[in-house]
Amino acid sequence: MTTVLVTGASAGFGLAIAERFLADGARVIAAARRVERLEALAARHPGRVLALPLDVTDRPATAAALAALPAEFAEIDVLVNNAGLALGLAPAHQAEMDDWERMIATNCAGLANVTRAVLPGMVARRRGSVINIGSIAGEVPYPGGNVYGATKAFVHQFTHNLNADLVGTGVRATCVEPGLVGGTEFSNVRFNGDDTKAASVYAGTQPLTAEDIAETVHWLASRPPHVTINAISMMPNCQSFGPLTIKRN
Ligand code: NDP
Ligand code: 8X3
Repeated sequence: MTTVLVTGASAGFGLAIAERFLADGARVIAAARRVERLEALAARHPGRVLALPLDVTDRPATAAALAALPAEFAEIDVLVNNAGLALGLAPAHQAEMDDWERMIATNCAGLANVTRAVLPGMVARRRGSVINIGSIAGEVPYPGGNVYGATKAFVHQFTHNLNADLVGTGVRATCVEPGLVGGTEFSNVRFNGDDTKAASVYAGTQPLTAEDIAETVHWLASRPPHVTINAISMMPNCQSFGPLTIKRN
């Protein structure tokens, strides 16, 4: 039975990813801070979900939790580094430093903490998929994307550098880079609980869904072992790239 660790499994993509693997008969370690949501998931799939309270920004706690997994969950085949967030959309000269610090701590340091704790076991078993959730924001700049986009550029490059280190080990890494995805808590978190502002992001669009992302992640994990897909960039059909900005006198 495949064992999958999903960070940020209490909402949005992470919950959909966990459900997708569970539908396929996998065992899932569902990790996040809001443990009651993880326990609800575990109750729906008795015996196949380990609800793991985890703040990925806490390095010692992350290392300890992953070192103490019960035997039936200890051999992780698929790590989905999904936990992450955007905070605010203010221009760089007005943004809150606390927001910047938290994005870097979660999206960069947190992702590295979990990866570093899981990789040795994968390499020793000579098998594993690490699937990192980046963003189109790591490829394309936009106003107010400043540190959030930069954290996702980190995720992109970290994924490629993982593959440089893991060549020939049987372990592979992929960065999934979505654009507009609706139906998650992402924009509510970004706008600090302002539901009206969050809803306006998706008004008049047909965004991707968390299930679209989950299907892609599941597909990646089920590629044959000789295949490494470095990155996937995906957007809804209603979204594309804009022109470069020129400020004229
Ligand atoms: P949600 O806000 O719906 O879910 C985010 C998840 O991350 C929650 O389960 C939350 O759980 C968890 N999380 C946040 N901080 C921590 C932490 N310190 N430790 C552990 N878990 C944490 O967002 P989405 O599902 O939309 O986003 C998931 C990922 O996809 C993020 O990395 C995001 O940047 C990325 N993304 C999102 C896009 C979108 O348009 N929605 C597009 C492209 C990328 P809890 O609060 O319980 O800890
Ligand atoms: C989430 C997509 O465009 O809000 O990463 O940055 S976007």
